Amino acid sequence: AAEKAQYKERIKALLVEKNAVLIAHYYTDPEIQALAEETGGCVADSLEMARFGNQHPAQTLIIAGVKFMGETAKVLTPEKTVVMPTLEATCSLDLGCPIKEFSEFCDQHPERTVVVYANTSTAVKARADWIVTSSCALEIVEHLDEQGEKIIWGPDRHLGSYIQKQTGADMIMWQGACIVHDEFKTKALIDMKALHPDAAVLVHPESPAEVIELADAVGSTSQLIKAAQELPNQKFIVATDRGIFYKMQQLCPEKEFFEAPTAGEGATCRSCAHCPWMAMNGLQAIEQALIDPSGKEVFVDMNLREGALRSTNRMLEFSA
Ligand code: CIZ
Ligand code: SF4
Repeated sequence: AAEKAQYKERIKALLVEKNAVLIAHYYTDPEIQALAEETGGCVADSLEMARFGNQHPAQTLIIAGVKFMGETAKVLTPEKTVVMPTLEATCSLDLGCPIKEFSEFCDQHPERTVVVYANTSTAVKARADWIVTSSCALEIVEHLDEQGEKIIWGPDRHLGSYIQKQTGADMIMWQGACIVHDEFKTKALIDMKALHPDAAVLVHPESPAEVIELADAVGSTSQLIKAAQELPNQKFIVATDRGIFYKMQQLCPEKEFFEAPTAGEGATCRSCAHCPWMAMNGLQAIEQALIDPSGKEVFVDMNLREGALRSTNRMLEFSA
């Protein structure tokens, strides 16, 4: 604990010295989220992280999250230095949607509007017409459907199916998945509900359809945090990354939160309710990135930037 306190003090001093701000995702470890709050940075979902970095005056953005979040920041503010505790923090959705194959898929359906989740590379974003995050995906697809547009959706198939069911839009899907949310288990969740009949079930729509069906509230991280505050229940079973408990507990200190069940006892699940890439954003890595950002700075291809900026700005303007 003493060691952690020392890291925190050094990071605070370095942030000031380097004119940098720490921007953390809800899925990072609690101490990282607390540090971002204490130092005037932010803790948010990917949409709000993008907005915050875009508007904040600091010259350097330290993005504690995963690579696509760093790339989005660089696309929006190429004049800023964007640094990540480690560039190895990626995402199974991004990895599972390589530009060459995705672009070929899109080419086979030229009449369709390409809508991609923010959890993708700059190249995939440049190929897309629209970017969405889970907090605005439903509204954007609804809007496109009303305009009579047919959609290519990528890369998360669970979120895509959920949105298709909700909106009735004509969508064809790329078959990606989040390794964290894909692990939530239906049968074990039913058992857990029986154990806590008064608990409300909160589910992120990257989870499998049968898990979503058991939910009292379905939504993005920020929407689930809001549901925890607004629902009258005192207990919640939560199917998303456990990093989110930091914020839920902070805003609802009198309520109780339980992790939704994953693969079960004895199972070897490397991503049980916590993203291994989000977990790479430790205090030591943040300090190192501030001391020597070489090899940790995010760059994007300036030829791709323009296209990615166009599709990202559409989202930001739509959900402003
Ligand atoms: O699962 C993720 O990586 C999420 C929820 C990203 C986001 O939109 O904040
Ligand atoms: Fe990607 Fe899932 Fe990790 Fe989010 S939680 S960064 S979607 S692997």
